[in-house]
Amino acid sequence: WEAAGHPLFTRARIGSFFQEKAVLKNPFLEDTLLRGYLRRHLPQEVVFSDLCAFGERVAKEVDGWGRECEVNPPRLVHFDPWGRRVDHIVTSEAWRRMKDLSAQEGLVAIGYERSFGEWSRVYQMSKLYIYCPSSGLYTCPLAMTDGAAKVIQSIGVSWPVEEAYSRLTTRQPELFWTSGQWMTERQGGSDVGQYLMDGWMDVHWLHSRPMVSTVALQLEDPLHGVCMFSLCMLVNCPYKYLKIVDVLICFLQHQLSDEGRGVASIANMLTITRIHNSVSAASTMRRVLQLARDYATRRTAFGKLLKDHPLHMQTLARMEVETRGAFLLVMDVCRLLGREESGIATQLDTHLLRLLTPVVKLYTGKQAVAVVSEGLESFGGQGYIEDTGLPGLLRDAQVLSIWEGTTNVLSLDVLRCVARSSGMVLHAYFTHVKSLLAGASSVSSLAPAVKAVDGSLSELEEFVHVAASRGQSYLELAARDLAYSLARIYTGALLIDHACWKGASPSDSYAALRWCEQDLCPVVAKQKRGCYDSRTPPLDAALVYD
Ligand code: UCC
Ligand code: FAD
Repeated sequence: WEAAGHPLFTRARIGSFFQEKAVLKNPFLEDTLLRGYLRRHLPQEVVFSDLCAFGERVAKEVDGWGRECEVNPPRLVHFDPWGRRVDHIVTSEAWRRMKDLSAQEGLVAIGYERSFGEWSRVYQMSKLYIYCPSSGLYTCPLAMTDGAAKVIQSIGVSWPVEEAYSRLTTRQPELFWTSGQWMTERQGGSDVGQYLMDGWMDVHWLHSRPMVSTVALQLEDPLHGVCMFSLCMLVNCPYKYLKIVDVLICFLQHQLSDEGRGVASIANMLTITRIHNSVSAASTMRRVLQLARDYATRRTAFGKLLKDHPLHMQTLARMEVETRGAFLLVMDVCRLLGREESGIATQLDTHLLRLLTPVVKLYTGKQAVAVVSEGLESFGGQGYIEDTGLPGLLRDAQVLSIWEGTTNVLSLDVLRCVARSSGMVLHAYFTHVKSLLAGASSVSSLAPAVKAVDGSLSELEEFVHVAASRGQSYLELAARDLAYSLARIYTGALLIDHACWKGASPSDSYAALRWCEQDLCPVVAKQKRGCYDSRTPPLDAALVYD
């Protein structure tokens, strides 16, 4: 039967039909916005050729390793064949290759070599943005490694942490170490609890990936308050999905901060890891779109290719607008970080970086879940099939709004940083958005977008003015909507600004116009409906527990 040219399992109506799968192409060459952004700000040939070669490697080689990491998760082996307790983590070869690749490609190192001055972080994060969805989540330990290096750099690269610093930032695979970040509470939570660490510790899913903690930054409460320690792991740590396992961790521990100054001292790490989180969010959105638009050229439904159904294109275009907004917001925060690290940040830059770090993390984390979920749907039933690799994108997007501070916890961080700066961070925000809009005032095609952002900015200013006198509980209820408003307005201004650049395309303008059609300032709409009044919390609670 086969020899006669009839494939096995042929179904009568559809013949030998097999749906073609989506093909991952070079994610750098596929991304016009990334290339446009770099052409505008960092047009060096060496950067383009490195990112192009890396993109090729990601598509042809690394993406396969990422799948291998997924299908061969690490195992914890408690005993050797002779019954001795070993607690060894057995990882896949692909996971080990990710470590070597990360060092060789300078995925952490680029940020510290600073070969491109204030744009070095943009370069580093562009590379991570290409890599992330193919990394099997190796970007998680890389984020913490980067954060640990940053903390060490900020406290001074000297004994006892100078070796750690050089290993965290090296390009030599055999020397490269990765780091963890433990905020001590058993669940590793929002609220840094009061636990004293000793030789035994139940290491929950808290510790994100195996083999990562050669150095960790540890918050602990030894009677006098939280402080920061470096931690040298002498044995492997277990894997996040192994649930609770008791392991003996041996460590050399050095106190790095004054007592009671732990959170403040680790804040630099939080900034770095939250930026990585945001890069990951934008990158996963981009990846699902790259695959979805390729698939739309291969899948026929109702007599024509998906790409020829305008309603399907509308769906992908809406995802594209979200993704472009996320990208520009993330890269702008990377730009600010780069300026701070090269010593050229103005006070406005420093305020913006502090305010926008929680904002970009919380907003892009949420966007990623929505866009990636829609992205899965664009593959129809195949989007739900585990071994296509697509559901893994959604699973890994979901954690982005949880770890590194949940949406609400970060919204409250926004409030606190506004209060602690006596409003200076908001002043910087308003000033900068206005200056971005001013640059677009003569571009008539963007006028509706400029008007929308400008109007929302005025509403927001008015809200801030009124809300300041309304007390803490009012502000807390408004915190999430305030953070969303900050994100949407700022992103609108960035999209407009990018569309005004001389190398911009008509699609850049179209994306800006589309972004600005949404409610840019939800906090005002909700305020007008009385959502933050004192009568609301009991009604909310009654509704929830009805
Ligand atoms: O989840 C984790 C790792 C997952 C893997 C990471 C991968 C990332 C990307 C991967 C891509 C694939 S690690 C655990 C992360 N945990 C959190 O993020 C905790 C979330 N909770 C918070 O952020 C809370 O706001 C706390 C814990 C920081 C609140 O604690 P406190 O003690 O109430 O903090 P305070 O009172 O707000 O701040 C104490 C000091 C203040 O300084 P001083 O005293 O000088 O005024 C604050 O200004 O710390 C300063 N501070 C900050 N400074 C607090 N937060 C910050 C900040 N974000 N930036 C600068
Ligand atoms: P909770 O704080 O209990 O949050 C539960 C809910 O309550 C959330 O919706 C939250 O928004 C809400 N909420 C909490 N407080 C408030 C409030 N004040 N107002 C309004 N709403 C509130 N931690 C580490 O230290 N190191 C790690 O390496 C690490 N790795 C992790 C890996 C994974 C895969 C995961 C899932 C978590 C990891 N964590 C790690 C822990 C992670 O940082 C926390 O889970 C996260 O910060 C949320 O804290 P929580 O679990 O205590 O949730």
